Amino acid sequence: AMDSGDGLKSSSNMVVPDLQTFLEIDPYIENFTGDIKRRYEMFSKTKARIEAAETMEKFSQSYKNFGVKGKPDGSVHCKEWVPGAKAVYLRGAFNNWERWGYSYEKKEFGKWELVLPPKDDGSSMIEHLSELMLIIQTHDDQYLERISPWATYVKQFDNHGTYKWIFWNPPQSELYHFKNQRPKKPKSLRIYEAHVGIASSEPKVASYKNFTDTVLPRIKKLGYNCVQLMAIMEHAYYASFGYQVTNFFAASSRYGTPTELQELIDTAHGMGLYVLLDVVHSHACKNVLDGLNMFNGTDSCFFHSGSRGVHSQWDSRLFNYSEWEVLRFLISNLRWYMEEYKFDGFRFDGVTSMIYHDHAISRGFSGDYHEYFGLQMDMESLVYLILANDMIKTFLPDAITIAEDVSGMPGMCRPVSEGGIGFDYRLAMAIPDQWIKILKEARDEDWDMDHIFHTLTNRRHGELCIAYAESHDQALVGDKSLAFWLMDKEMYTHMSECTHLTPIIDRGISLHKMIRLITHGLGGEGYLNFIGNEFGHPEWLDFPRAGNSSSYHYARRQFHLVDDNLLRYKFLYKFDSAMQNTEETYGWLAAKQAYVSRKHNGDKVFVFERAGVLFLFNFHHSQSFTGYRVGVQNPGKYKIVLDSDDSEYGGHNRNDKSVRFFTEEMAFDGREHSMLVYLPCRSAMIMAKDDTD
Ligand SMILES: *[C@@H]1O[C@H](CO)[C@@H](O)[C@H](O)[C@H]1NC(C)=O
Ligand SMILES: *[C@@H]1O[C@H](CO)[C@@H](O)[C@H](O)[C@H]1NC(C)=O
Ligand SMILES: *[C@@H]1O[C@H](CO)[C@@H](O)[C@H](O)[C@H]1NC(C)=O
Ligand SMILES: CC(=O)N[C@H]1CO[C@H](CO)[C@@H](O)[C@@H]1O
Repeated sequence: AMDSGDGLKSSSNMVVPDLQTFLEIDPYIENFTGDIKRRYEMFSKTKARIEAAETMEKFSQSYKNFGVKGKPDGSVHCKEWVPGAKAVYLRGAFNNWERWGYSYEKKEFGKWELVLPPKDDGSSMIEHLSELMLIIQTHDDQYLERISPWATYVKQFDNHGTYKWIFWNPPQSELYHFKNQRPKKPKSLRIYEAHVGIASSEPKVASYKNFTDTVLPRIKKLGYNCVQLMAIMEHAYYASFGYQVTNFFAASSRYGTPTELQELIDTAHGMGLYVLLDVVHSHACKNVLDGLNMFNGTDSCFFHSGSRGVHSQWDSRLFNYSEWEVLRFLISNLRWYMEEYKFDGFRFDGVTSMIYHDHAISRGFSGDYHEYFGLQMDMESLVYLILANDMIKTFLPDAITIAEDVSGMPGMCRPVSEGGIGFDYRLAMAIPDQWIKILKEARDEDWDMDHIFHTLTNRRHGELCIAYAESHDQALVGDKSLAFWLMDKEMYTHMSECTHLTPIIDRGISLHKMIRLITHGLGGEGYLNFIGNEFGHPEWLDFPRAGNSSSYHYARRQFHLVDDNLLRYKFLYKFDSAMQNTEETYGWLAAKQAYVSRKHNGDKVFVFERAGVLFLFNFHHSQSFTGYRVGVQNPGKYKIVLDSDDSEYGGHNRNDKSVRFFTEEMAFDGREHSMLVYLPCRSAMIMAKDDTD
């Protein structure tokens, strides 16, 4: 097999996707099928070149021979891609940092290789956990000190300075052995978005171990079936929230060792939780000494040279996805996390920035289809995303991939074979924006039910969405959590049950639950919560940095608040748990879009049905309705299965849960039957058929 991109002459057969389903779902793409076919053909050709030159199976597992790899026989195999170099050397503690001791051998296509034989006693010349460094001699005789792009472990010492490359090659006896199978793919995806470092109450960086022992059980108990981990890929700057990645193959050493992350994921699997990685392939940190920037001395190599290689807003580097070795690096990176750590899928960060040449910096999308096709599209990025999804699904058919795409590009979440980009879900990013806007700008009596309805249901038919009321984005400094928007004036003084329930806290607790439930029921086919917000986490997130005296005060999650039985946070927590578990029972996320039978702006009432259960909301701040008629499709006897007004959840218990509701043969609001209900103000309920006699 050839080790290069110049393998295959372009194939003469035109490959086309099966566009029929896509066209049925969305006839508007008719005028743009040329673009769709063109990118599909580019993908097919790239894939065919990879198959012909190395096979995707091997290409995607290049992490097995690139970097510095300890072999069972004690030898160490080293391989790098350093285009244009005059010479490449390996040095480290193992050779007393001598500069020219170990020189790589030059191969074709910018590749360099070196084999270190085992020592006489069969052990490795390089000790596990010892420090390494690459020296790259450029054509003009500069000597660059670099970390291998394939380094699997890097560490900062004494909390300052650049990260160092550490050889990770534990003895057999210390390898982690996975005990649990991957869980079954959830039909209804309920995601707990988490950050290991902030996942304790203490002002410090929390550990993988701590997450495994204390946070995973919470997530399981709450009723989520998926954990999405942010900030795993090593990022030298903690305050970047994991989005300025420096070392793509290294799981962050801040929280512990690779073994401890493996244990975390295995433990989650044992609890039946899927684990997704927030993967950042849209850009890279511009660090040189401990990052990927200027790897071979010029600004190209992994990235586009010149201005195309810089994201002006993020001040970071942009990958050159048409470069064969970049594809190898990124595709292998995904496979690495699937194989080495057993992640079950990915949330792809920054997809919108990738796919438009202008990165959609400070502009919106109107929905005009011309915005999604034509010359402003970055075809190479699109092809990379298709290739990535195709590889992921080939090797792990049940993997889940989620696109962070704000633009709503058609086909983002359709299968590759149908002309789509191949993601399973996209994030419904308009929903959290709407809630913040409403809470910032509107008086309760001015909440516009039509507008809320529109935002919660305005999504592409045939493409799945993850709905959320707030994610990590809304928590960042400058913004604040929904609970804080609702109650910040009194959260430090009136969350204790020893104080009387004030109107502000009462409203906040009520709306916090209602906003989550309507988002959950109506906004998508999956649901996401950011760690801590399930119990109304106060304040915002701010990582230690020079600007705030390196304080961890806002870089933690105050779980003690929910564990304190005297505080009202427990109500929100219990409601969130009941909401997840009710979904588990009825499965509305996996069901067809809801039928909204009523959205009444005067009454501030919302009624919809999904998966055979009836959702009822009364957003009115003061008006409760007795004998209120609501439409239902299926006749019979109904009971309340979730009530936000239950005193368990800090409500006023205005509904009698023993009451049964009987439908009448009276069509109403577009439904074949109807019944009379009581709708207390500022509360929400779910009703389901009661099949007992
Ligand atoms: C995890 O962190 C919490 C809070 O900081 C602490 O009380 C607990 O002992 C830690 N547990 C482990 C296993 O590190
Ligand atoms: C670095 O690699 C690029 C190819 O990506 C090449 O054009 C450039 O000349 C190399 N730089 C040096 C200093 O050799
Ligand atoms: C991207 O990589 C390709 C393939 O190596 C190269 O031809 C092209 O010049 C690079 N583009 C930029 C902008 O650096
Ligand atoms: C604890 C601390 O110093 N927090 C500060 C972090 O920075 C923000 C913004 O500069 C300040 O508002 C905080 O008080």
